[in-house]
Amino acid sequence: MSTSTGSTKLQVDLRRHLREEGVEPNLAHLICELAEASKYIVNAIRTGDLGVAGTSNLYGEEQLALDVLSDRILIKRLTHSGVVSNIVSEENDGVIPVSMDCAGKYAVAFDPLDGSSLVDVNLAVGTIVSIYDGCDLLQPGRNQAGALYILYGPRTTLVYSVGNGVHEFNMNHLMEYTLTRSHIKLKPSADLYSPGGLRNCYTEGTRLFVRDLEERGAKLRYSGGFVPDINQLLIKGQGIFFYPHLTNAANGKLRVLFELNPMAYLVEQAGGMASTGTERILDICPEEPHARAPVFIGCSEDVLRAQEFIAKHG
Ligand code: AFP
Repeated sequence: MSTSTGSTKLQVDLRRHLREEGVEPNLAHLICELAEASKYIVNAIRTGDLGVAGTSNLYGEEQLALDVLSDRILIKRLTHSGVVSNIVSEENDGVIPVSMDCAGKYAVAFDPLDGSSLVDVNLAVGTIVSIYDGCDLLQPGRNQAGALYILYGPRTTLVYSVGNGVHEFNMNHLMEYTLTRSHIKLKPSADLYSPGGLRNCYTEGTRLFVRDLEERGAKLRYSGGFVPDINQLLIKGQGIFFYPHLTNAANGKLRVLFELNPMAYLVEQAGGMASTGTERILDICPEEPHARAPVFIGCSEDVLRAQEFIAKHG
């Protein structure tokens, strides 16, 4: 009987990757629990009502908006994981205490469904997660133990880092995550840019930065979803996203804990950079869970150039 010497490459699933990378077992368990939770979120997006929270369906059941439902799925999963101390969610005020015992546990901040307003127009949305050792979540992003996002697009992908490179997994037909890219790296310079916020509220520095990008022939790619827009620059290996300080919003729009810190961690792990325009995102000490900050994130040379324009022109 001939034996197949087929060249089928053994698929590395998420759990095996975390084990082979030597990831601390409780952290590995936490990441796997988040991956499990994403399966229910995928189903909710694909099949759930798109109604708004507080309405009821024809059976009289309370209808949950997808971001509220996603939030509940994640809180339930993390609360029962046995490795979480505290939770902060973009959908809830304040900290959700899970365990008084911080030893060997992790504090988790997440945006359960970032870009949820895009679901009803069938654009990609995502879950963003930031992880710290112990109990405290109001720390600089530089102290994160890890970060990840799950992108619900034409394919469902999970991208994570715990400080040893950025790795992408694809959800297969069995809803298992298998490795598709490892040690993702950004080039120094971008020819894609994603400009958030209203142009007529840009400061002179940002306006001149955008003009410089356009004069260098950069292409505008902006979906309105932070997760797909960041995923695009990571997977293409180049790009810069910004949601800057605006004349009517000095701190821009995006939240430090749930959006900026995790994405800044991932992008800097990939060799890129993330700045408010004047300081590194990962150096910010957030004073409250819903603190916002301006952001320029992506290829390092472009972030540095943005900082120069802002230093000169505001
Ligand atoms: P929603 O979660 O309210 O849809 O906002 C999404 C988001 O926070 C982020 O995902 C986008 O990058 C940013 O807002 C888009 O903001 P604009 O709609 O102002 O461009």
